[in-house]
Amino acid sequence: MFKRVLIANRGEIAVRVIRACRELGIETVAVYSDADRSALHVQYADHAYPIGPAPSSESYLVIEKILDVAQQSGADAIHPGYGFLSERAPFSRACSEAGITFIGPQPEAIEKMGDKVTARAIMQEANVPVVPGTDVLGDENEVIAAAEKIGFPVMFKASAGGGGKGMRLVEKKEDALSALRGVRSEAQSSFGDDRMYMEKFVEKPRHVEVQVLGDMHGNIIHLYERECSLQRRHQKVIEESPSTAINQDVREQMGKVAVEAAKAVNYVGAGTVEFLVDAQQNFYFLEMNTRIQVEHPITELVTGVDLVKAQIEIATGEPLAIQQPAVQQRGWAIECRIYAEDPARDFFPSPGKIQILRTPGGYGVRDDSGVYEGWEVPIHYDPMISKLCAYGRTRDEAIQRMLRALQEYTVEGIITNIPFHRWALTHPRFVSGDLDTGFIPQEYRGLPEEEDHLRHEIILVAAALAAYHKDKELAQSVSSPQGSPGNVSAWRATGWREGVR
Ligand code: MV4
Repeated sequence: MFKRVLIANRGEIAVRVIRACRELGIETVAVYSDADRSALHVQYADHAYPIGPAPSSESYLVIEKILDVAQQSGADAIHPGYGFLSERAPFSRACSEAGITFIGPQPEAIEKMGDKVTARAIMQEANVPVVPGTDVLGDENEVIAAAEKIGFPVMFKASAGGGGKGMRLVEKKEDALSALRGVRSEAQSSFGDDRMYMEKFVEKPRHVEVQVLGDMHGNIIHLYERECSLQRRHQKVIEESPSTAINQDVREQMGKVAVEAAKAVNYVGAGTVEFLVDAQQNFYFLEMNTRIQVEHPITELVTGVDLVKAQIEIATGEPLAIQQPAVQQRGWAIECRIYAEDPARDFFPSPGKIQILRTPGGYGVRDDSGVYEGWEVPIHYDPMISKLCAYGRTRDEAIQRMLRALQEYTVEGIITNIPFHRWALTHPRFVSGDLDTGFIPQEYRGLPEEEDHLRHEIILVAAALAAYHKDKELAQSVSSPQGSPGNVSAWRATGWREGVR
């Protein structure tokens, strides 16, 4: 086992990794920028080293600085967390060359999955379903022909992109070439790589991803799925596990396919295989994230597997402690990302000093936080201050528990998106599981004007749940696959509508 691990990250994920290390008896080394001198992760670690100015380009992203601290502090491994250097193959390589274990996949796997055209080709070779599309686009005449063959609408995507960066939807032939030129030059300036490919556009897709773990002995398992369709501008806001998008058959199939995807690159470590799911539950490989993800706790809650501990054990060369038949999904978990941003002002960041902080607790509640009362949230980084998770035996129980936890959550001094979560969790479409990636743009028209009915939300959600469950019987008799308008009227009867606010 490692003696000392450096955590090349900040905020809640740095704290999360420190906790796993402590349970394993490993000493921890934090690094911090000028803006993070008194940050929570610095206080929790056994040792802490400054790495420069607040901008991450001059601190958390500087490979040499991180490696210097690793050498100085006598760390034998580095955990990169998510973001920052976590998916930089050169960093993984530089660690090995310095004789320090990178707690993550091999650089080759990071590279292959980081290049989306390469990843698509590897997946096709491995019989993993991908969205109908092309290889790297060449001549403009071929582009139009290929688009017509695939059928509009299509999406142009940058091979070096991912996570929503460098992509463009095109509805008709006339718009194709100017869109392609535009997104190509964006890709060139953002990634220094303008290779593009094309995919058929999947309408109203859901984003469902599968957690995988691979060890150095060729064992790869999956830990079922997370539903991440509730996003705003490609930023996830609420995630849950299991997903309401897929049935048990598709779930098992998707898990097997995710394992095949990971096997195709001899994957070692924790990874996530993202799929787009259409209304018929067809699923297509989208990309693979070669890191621990923000939303990993909901998988931990439903499977009982400590994913960060597993990452560390894998990096020491230990075989996986759990085999596929022992992995079971039990109960339901939901995560709300708590951001320091103002839902009334287009989610504009709201950094500042946290004057009062009371965080929720109790049965089935987990709050992975990176902040504390009296601390000033810096403007320089992602505004996420904590991840609030609720676990229940059923989805209904998890929703009600989350609403209870959100009610307990008190933050003063900065504005947070907690009221947004309370709105979303009481929305009939959320309650009935009728989500797709268009949910927020379609449904969110600002918060209810008065806090008043937020106080009644437990009753509101109970009414919506009752209506939904009644609907389900109804739905079976008419075989409607998704939430029906019936629960909306029941909802309205409880007073949640224009004018009754
Ligand atoms: C798509 C798509 C529809 N069809 N690809 C957005 C993030 C990036 N990982 C891929 N994305 C999408 N790719 C095809 N062929 C729709 C999206 C998409 C999306 C995907 C997942 C979650 C939220 C999304 C929001 C808008 C668009």
